Amino acid sequence: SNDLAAAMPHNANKALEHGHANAVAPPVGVTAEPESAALTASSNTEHDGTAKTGDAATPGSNPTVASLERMRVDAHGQPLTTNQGVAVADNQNSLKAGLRGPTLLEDFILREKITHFDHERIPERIVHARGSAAHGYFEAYAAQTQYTRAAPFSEKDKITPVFVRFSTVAGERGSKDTARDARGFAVKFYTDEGNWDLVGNNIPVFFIQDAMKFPDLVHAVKPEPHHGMPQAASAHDTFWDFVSLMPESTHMLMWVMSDRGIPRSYRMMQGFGVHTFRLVNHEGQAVFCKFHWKPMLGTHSLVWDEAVKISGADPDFHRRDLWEAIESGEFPVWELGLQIFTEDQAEGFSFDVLDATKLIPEELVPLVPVGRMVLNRNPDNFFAETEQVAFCTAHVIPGIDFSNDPLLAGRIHSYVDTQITRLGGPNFHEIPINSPLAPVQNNQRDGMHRQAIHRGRVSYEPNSLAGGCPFQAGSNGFVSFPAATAENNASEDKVRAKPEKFAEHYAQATLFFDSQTPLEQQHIADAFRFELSKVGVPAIRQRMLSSLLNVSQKLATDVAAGLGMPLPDAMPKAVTAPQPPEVTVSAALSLTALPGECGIRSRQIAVLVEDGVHQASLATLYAALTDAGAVVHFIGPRLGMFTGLDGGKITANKSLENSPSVLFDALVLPDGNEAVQALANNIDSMAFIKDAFRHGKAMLALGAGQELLDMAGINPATGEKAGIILSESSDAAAVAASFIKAVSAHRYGARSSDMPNQ
Ligand code: HDE
Repeated sequence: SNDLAAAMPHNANKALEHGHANAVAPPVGVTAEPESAALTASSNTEHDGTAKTGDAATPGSNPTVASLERMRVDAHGQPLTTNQGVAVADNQNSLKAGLRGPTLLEDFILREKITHFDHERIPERIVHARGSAAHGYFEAYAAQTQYTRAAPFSEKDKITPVFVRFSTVAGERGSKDTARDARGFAVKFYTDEGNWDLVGNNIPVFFIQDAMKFPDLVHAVKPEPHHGMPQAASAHDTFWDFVSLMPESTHMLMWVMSDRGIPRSYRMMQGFGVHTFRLVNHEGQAVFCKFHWKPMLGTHSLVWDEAVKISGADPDFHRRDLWEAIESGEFPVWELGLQIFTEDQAEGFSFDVLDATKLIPEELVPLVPVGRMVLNRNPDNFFAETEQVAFCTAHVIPGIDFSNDPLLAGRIHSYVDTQITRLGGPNFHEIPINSPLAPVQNNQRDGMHRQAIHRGRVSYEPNSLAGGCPFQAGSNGFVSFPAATAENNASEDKVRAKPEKFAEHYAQATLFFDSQTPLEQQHIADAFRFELSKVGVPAIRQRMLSSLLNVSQKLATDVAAGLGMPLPDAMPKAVTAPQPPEVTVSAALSLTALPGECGIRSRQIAVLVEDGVHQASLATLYAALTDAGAVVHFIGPRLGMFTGLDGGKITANKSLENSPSVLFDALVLPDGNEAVQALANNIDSMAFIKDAFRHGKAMLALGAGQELLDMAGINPATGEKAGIILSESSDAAAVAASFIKAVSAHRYGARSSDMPNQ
């Protein structure tokens, strides 16, 4: 049918959540069965039922649901109670001495409710406060037992449940998602040999080499302490003061100033373990290893102007994107790749693998794909799961071990320590989202909020009264790789110093810059210009320019021009004749290296509508786009029903007022003279079209819709290469395929400099 009134592009999985227009507050003291009781467990389609997860999973095959099941609370059909389980007759009024009299101290129901409310907040994370998470699983492609005895890699097709939290770093819990920042990528594997947390970022290097500098770095980037500004932004004096005095941060600065700092979606970014880790096999042999997550949707970013506008239009942009994709069954997938190398190989590298400001080019050590991770279930409760999850780099399992990276050493301490304040004591491992699937048996006892009820009188070892249990596992347990003497000369004194190769700070910053496309390089220069122009103290800008001169003359010149400053002398380098780098250009470092393999799945496509729109063509297009997995939104000057050319109805589920162009990946301009005239007279639709053009979005104009481009002052080159598809007629079927192809290219970046000619 051509009738798009019912083709509301909502998530079919959530059809039961459309609300009841006639719902009313229950009368005092009445415990009527609520209408929503119809939403019984069996009709609640919240949880996808694939063979691997959700309700349809074979019992035991995916314990992420089962392990949390005992804690899940569902009030359907149940009366309201106090925390003591006493049914509450009236939830509207406090207990008073007479209708107009004072409220009584005796009202334990009011007091319990308010007391609990008063204590509902916990401290936010000192960094990575703002995050979003999901459940899923990791599936091994093949056994990797030659390298590691770690449980997730022990056999082909093995499934290990995971919980993954993505985050920004600097902003507070309620800050915008699209800030320029690194993103956290923390994975908790609930393995059958205990929990393993791979707490990574979307950038493979870090600002500093030694944990000693972390509090300084964080103090510098957080809002300035006297006035608490700016929120979720590195564009201020203290950050650039610190990093301009720390040349080791230059490489990471290049990444954060690149498009990696403003991802399109959590689902479209890479993840990296950053540090060198060790894999240890059953024979106790070790290799070094770096962990890489590669998104199957490809790596895609926003453009800065878009990121700025999204932060106002939808500060929850990334949270919403992840949530909606999973709710609608578009489960994001990443492939895990390992860079495996030996200590001997590492000796020969021009950089030190213990230095977290350096990466290992894939040309030097290629990635071995070992498995894939699928995120397929949203949390039931944000606080219980996403907020209370505690990732700790100290959580490793047999087969995974540390290197002597001095940044990692500090982290092994910090993460456990910080949870003790954040989650209120040493028993945070008992919070359901943190508790391992592997059984926990030890002699640790008591502490705040203890959940386990330990039986017997023995809480020490050795003991005879409990038959020596729990007993040491010996070589079945975690055995630290005996590395200390292998990496250090045992005769060395204690020192506060760094290994020699740590002193080279620029080669990989240059490698990164030189590996970017010209457009990516331009974006890096633009980002430095933006950030440094927000810095008030000229000496800081100048110092940063002198450091950038050591990365690239071109970059420094571009940035200096934006700041209206002459180029200073280059900053003196700590090492003047470093070992030459093995790789000087690495294709893998450009975002274009991973375009993705999923076509237009889950892409958000805006279709402007008005009365008189050529509806039949939109119906054809709607079918083609949704068949290809895209999410189509009809956007009108207001919400609600519009009447098409042939009298059919079309419902706008978003409005030009509430959903500007920046929230979508592509734009369709409809045919229909009357509709086109109305849209042309609407300042919001003109702004929508200009922004879509400026931000390089794929566009399709059908028939009279082409006039809208003219009216917006756009006279572009058209065709697949330019990402703008024009159709003389309203024959959507003829152009659907080329539009889909254009959308799958994500963005036509060159257009941002090719402004509408108005
Ligand atoms: Fe973190 N980091 N970090 N970090 N980090 C925290 O732990 C810390 C570093 C990362 O979603 C904190 O639970 C130190 C590198 C992620 O819950 C804290 C150092 C990388 C998350 C902490 C670093 C990360 C954190 C704050 C330098 C990438 C969020 C709250 C020695 C490999 C995890 C918490 C989540 C969170 C300390 C550097 C990633 C304070 C001391 C490098 C993804 O413990």
